[in-house]
Order: sequence, then structure tokens, then C-alpha cells
Amino acid sequence: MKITDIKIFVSCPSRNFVTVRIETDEGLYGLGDATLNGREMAVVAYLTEHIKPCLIGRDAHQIEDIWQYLYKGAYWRRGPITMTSIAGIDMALWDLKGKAAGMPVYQLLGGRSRDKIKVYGHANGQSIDDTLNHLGKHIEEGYKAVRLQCAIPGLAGTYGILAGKKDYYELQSNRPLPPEQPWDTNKYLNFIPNLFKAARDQFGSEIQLLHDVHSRLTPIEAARLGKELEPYNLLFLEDPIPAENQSNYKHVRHHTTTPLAVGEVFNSIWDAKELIESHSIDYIRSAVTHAGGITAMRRITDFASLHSVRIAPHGPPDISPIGHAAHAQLNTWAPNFGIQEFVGFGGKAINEVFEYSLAYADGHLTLEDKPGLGVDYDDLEAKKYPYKRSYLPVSRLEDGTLWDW
Ligand code: KDG
Ligand code: MG
Repeated sequence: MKITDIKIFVSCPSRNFVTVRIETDEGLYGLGDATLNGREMAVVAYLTEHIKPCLIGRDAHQIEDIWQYLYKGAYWRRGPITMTSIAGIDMALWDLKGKAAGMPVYQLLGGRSRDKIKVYGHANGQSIDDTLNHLGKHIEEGYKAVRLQCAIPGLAGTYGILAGKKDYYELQSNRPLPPEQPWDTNKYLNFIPNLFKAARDQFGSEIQLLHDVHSRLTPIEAARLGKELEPYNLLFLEDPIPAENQSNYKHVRHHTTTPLAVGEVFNSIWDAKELIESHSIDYIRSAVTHAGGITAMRRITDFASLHSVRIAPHGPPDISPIGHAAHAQLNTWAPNFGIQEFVGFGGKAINEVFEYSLAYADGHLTLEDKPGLGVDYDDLEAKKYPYKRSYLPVSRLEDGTLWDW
């Protein structure tokens, strides 16, 4: 099955997505997600200028060799632009192999380990009452696990809390330059335990709760937060500190029994090696789209399983339905699957452009058996939604110091 063409599409059906379509001489095509939020066009250039010309004419079945060729062969290894580009190609090749075999990708990985995929939703609010109101709605919809994020009193704007909006991390269409948001660690640390206390007081101990710190604390501050949240029994505390220095997680770990999760900005198994080996974390949250595709995530998953670490793939609105479908395939297979982040099925425009075979019911996703990843992309429909430059916000302290995102 020879690769005859590789098409790279960029569209903005409410937010930007980069889609790879690999075409073959057998008439089959495969789809991959290569969306890197706020840096989309760098990935498009990498794919167009540096990957596509090298792959035309190659055998689409040689997934591992193509992965190694793009990773080792480029001399320049790793990095988000490279690994998101490799991910787009790798997903498309797995999609093709599944279509050629007439099997869903999870079958090629080793078959089903579970019937349905447990997910966690997001309850975001402007106040504790507002957040708990959204938590209550999630529980009514059957969610067994919910992430709580709330505006911090006294801070003008807090990341990730624009209630009810799918694109609540940034307003995609209205902000051509990065917006700026204030940050105050003291206000944050004094407030967050109250949110979780109120949630447990109102909803009891059955519902599993999570929280995302977005890497804004130092190790000792994160240790304090982890300890103060222990009575509220979180499923995990996400990204408590930045992870470039992997050994810093040991400091957090030694002070608290609150489970820790990290990995959404990782682009390689090497970003997580020490964290996993030292069992400094409980969940690895790397995404197929940003960590080098299914080939790379399979390796991370197996490595994590040796150290009692489970996968909880990143599932934000800025991963396309193709990336979410790849996660569903991986999660169906992975023996050490933990939980999948899930923020719903996008809006009307996304659903006009992408077709996918996932359904939500009672806190879980189920995957309809279709060959490959079980997704489709309508490039003609997508033309109605051209790319719009857009960025995540940056955060600054009150005195103007740029802070961690
Ligand atoms: O592009 C960045 C977002 O995907 C990220 O900020 C979302 O932290 C996030 C999460 O946990 O979903
Ligand atoms: Mg996160």
C-alpha cells in the first residue's frame, strides 16, 4: 500500500484544527490530528516542507519504520512541533492499517481490555455555588468523576472557568494576540481547599473529584495544597508544578498522599521517564496528538504499567475528534487505563466537519466498532471555516512578572 499523497488541512470550525490525510494507491486514506494550540501553522510548515516529500512512495504499512525515520532520521529529535507532526502521520497510518485489515485500531494493539471508557467532565464556575451547580448537573448526567475549577476571589479572571463555553481556555475568534490574566498564588492557595470542602459537604464522598493547577506552584506550595486537599480525597491533582525538572515532583510526592497527574505538555517518553520510574506520579496525561502518535503512546503506556502508573490522556477541546478517537482506541486496549478527560462533543460546526463513532452514557464513552480510528473529515465542509490566528492567555503577577501557564 504505497503513499501517493499527503494532504494537510487547517480549519476553524469554532476552533483551529490541523488534519492530516494520507492517500494511497489502494484508494484507502488515513486521518491524523496534528493540532498544536496556538502554534498550528508551525506544524503545517513542518509537515508540508519536511515530512510530506520524504514519505511519498513509501509503504504505508511500515508504521514503526516511518516513526523511527521521522524521529531518528531527522537528527533533531523531540520538541512539540516535530512530535505533533509525527503524531499526525502516525495516527493516519494506524487508521490506514485498521481500514486495510477491516478492524478497529484497538484490535491491532492487542484487543479489548474493557467495554467502556470512564471519563471525567469539567465543572467550572465564577463562584463556589456556581461551580457546585455545574457539578450537580454533571452528576445528574451520570458523571462519576468531575474536575472542579473556580474563579479565585479578588483575581480579575481565572484560567479555564468561562462557564458553559467549550473554548473556555481562550476566546478563539476574538483574540488575535495572547490575552493576559493576573495570578496570585496566595489568594489561590487560601481559596481552593474551601471549594473542595464545599463540594464534599454538599455531594458526599462517592463522586470522584479532580483539580488542575496548571503548573503554577513551587514544589513546597504544591505540597501544602496536596496536604490540605487530602481530606477531600481527590482522584488526582493535575500539573501541580512545572515538570521540566522531573526530580522536583519527588518533593511534592514525599509530602502528600493526594495522587498526582502530569503530562499534557510532554512530547516524548523521555519527558516522563524519571517521573514514572521513581513513581512520583500516579497518572500520565500525555496525548496521542502531542507525544508522537499511537506508536509513541503505546510505548509510554507499557512503560508506565511497569511502575503502577495509569494513563489519563489529555482530552481538551483543542485536540480534534481524530485525536479523541485515537485516545478511545488506545484506552480500549490499555491494560493500565485510568480515566479519560472529556469535555463533550464540540459544537455544531465541529460536528459538520468531523464524523466520529463515540457515544457518551452514564459517565463513560463507548466506541462503535469501525475499521481504523472510526473517524471521517469533510474537507469541503471545512472550507467554510478558515483558520483564525489565536493564542492561549499568558499569566502575570500583579507586579508584571510573567508566570507559569
Ligand atoms: O492547549 C492547552 C489546553 O489544552 C490546556 O490548557 C487544557 O489544561 C488543560 C486540560 O487539562 O484540559
Ligand atoms: Mg491540564
